[in-house]
Amino acid sequence: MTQDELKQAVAQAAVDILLPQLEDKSIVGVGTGSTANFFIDALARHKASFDGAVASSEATAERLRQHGIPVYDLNSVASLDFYVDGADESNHHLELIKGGGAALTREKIVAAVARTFICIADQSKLVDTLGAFPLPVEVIPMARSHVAREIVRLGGDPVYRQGVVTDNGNVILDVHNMQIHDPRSLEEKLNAIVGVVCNGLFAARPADILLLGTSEGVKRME
Ligand code: ABF
Repeated sequence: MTQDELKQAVAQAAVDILLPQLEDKSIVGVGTGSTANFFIDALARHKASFDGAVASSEATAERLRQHGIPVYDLNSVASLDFYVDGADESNHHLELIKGGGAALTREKIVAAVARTFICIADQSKLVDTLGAFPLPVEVIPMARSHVAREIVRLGGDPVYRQGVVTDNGNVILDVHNMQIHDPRSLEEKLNAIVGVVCNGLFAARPADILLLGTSEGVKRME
């Protein structure tokens, strides 16, 4: 199977989990990226079965609207049963690195609200130790150099993602060369740096279910 076929298979598997639980009033949290796009396309075939969605990025909101799925502001939603999104890496505890698509802050906010976070990914994303994928950190533009120096103190190698401005008007530093053995601790330390808006470690709030596309079929981990 190609990587896209693996992504399509996990996207469909996520829809299969959601469908029996969706009601007319249900609102679904939807993530960003190519795997999430496959999920949106699969979910759209059942748009009569739920009310609408909350999007983790402008790009996702646009794709949802193109399918005729109403997009709600998170502030107008009291609770979310499900959030479905991809990841850049997952370890076996379902702690994640996200943010390769620069949407990490909104993704973390939607994940915080959702009762169940279903992560969908192809098998290449499962790792023993997080960190081979550079860890994205969203930063207030004027704090970029300060934050970079603090990240160096933590042992990382920050690289400014040139030409990228997030949906929140901020910039991204990608932290290279970190073997992340204690994701919760690093997530806290990065959050404590003044000027950091959010970092791409999802360890304090990991995924609840990981659907992994493998050549032997979709593997469910939780
Ligand atoms: C989002 O999309 C991000 O957090 C992550 O960076 C990315 C994964 O993209 P893809 O599904 O295209 O591999 O979920």
